[in-house]
Amino acid sequence: MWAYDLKKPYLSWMKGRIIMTNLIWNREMECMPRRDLEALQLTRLRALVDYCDRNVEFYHKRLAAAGVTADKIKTLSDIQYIPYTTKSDLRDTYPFGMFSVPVKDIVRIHASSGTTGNPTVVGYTREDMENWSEQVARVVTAAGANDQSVVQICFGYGMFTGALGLHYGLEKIGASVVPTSSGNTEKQLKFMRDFGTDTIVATPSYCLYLAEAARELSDEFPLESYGLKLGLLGSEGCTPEMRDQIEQRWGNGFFATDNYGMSELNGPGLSGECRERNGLHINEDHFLCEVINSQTLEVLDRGETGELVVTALTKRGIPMLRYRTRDITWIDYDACKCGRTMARMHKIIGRSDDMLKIRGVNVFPSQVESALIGVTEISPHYQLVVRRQGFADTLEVRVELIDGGLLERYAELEALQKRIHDQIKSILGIEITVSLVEPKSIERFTGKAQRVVDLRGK
Ligand code: DLL
Repeated sequence: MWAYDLKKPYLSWMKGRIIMTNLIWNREMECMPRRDLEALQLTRLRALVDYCDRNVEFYHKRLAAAGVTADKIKTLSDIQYIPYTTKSDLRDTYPFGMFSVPVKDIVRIHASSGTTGNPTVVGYTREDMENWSEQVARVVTAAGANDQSVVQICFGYGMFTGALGLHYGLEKIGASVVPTSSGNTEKQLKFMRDFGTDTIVATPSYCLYLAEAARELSDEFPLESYGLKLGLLGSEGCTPEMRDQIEQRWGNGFFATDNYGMSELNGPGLSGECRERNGLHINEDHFLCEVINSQTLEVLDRGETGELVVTALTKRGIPMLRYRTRDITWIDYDACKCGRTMARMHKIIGRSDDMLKIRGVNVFPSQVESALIGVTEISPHYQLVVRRQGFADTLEVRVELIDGGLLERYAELEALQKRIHDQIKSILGIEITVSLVEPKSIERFTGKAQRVVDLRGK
């Protein structure tokens, strides 16, 4: 017992010091002059096109139909001649049709669940695994993790890429990884207290839920008994307002960062925020990004908002040429104070296929979230219910009260409802209804939260 007590303040002191001094994992690549970076991207792009042409029948046919060969790629903008790849292409070639090597050369297989049809299956060669760990190592270092960190991974281990992806990257930087997996909230909290966990890997919604659960136990274990300092949050959207809420709930200087990726592009590790938190640095030596108009498929100018399209320059097991992510963002190429030269993508605004079209107006759940977060009488748990009435779509925003007693105080309840209604309406510009529901009545998720219930067509 005495050894544990002595070690704790020493480790926290060390952690504080190292977090402030060593935040770039691979300075040579992450701070490379942009001209050199672009030259490297071009070399890698040409090698990738050649590789795809020779090793994947699917790409061979697509490239031939478009008249593209590696030597036709003279500049990075020649990427525009390569056809896009979509999730349906992966589904249609299920399970291994887009693999470039026999399964015996694949060392890991993951799949994304998907609610309908075949899952999308992805395979990694040994080299892919090394690149993936490197990408994650950079992202977690930029956020502030290091070899002194004790990191609890609350993503579900299994076919989902989140848990194992972060696991390998964190082990690579020498962190102490605690693979608790998802669920079992009380046990998660116990391990956090007992192991001195200072870093958590989770979805933002689960991180928030854990903070709530910790607060409920605070008579027995005050919030100060947790040493949580850093959140590596990802896999679902999180507005800056929601992030503030999460940080406030954990208190004690808890700092949350956002990281992004998708299984078709390895998993986590495509991009992540540094401590400046002004966009997610893209690992551009591995991922060549474009932003397109998802209707016309035109490539947009730098700084314009649209759908992110990614070419995975170094991925080989299942190569990805111009993969349409469906995620909406924009990319900032200006220098960042942290010293990295890698461009930053803005936090994901929404998915082009999750975007709700309500009476002709585009609505992203994140817009509603920003409107709700400043309201102190409600908790940050909400749900959007879309229905069809006659020919018109309706949107009900269900929000959870903090104080259930308000349901009895009609005038106050009505005033609050009106305030929230007006706030959301001013942002979306369409009529909505707001329902205030009892505390804890909206479902909590241990993985990705499902905020939209679409009852149209039901
Ligand atoms: O969610 C990979 C991942 C795991 C990223 C853990 C970060 C942390 P998929 O299950 O294939 O992979 O889901 C990919 O999730 O297209 C986005 O719509 C969404 N997504 C992932 N990260 C973020 C984020 C993983 N930081 C899909 N912000 C993507 C918003 C995100 N959405």
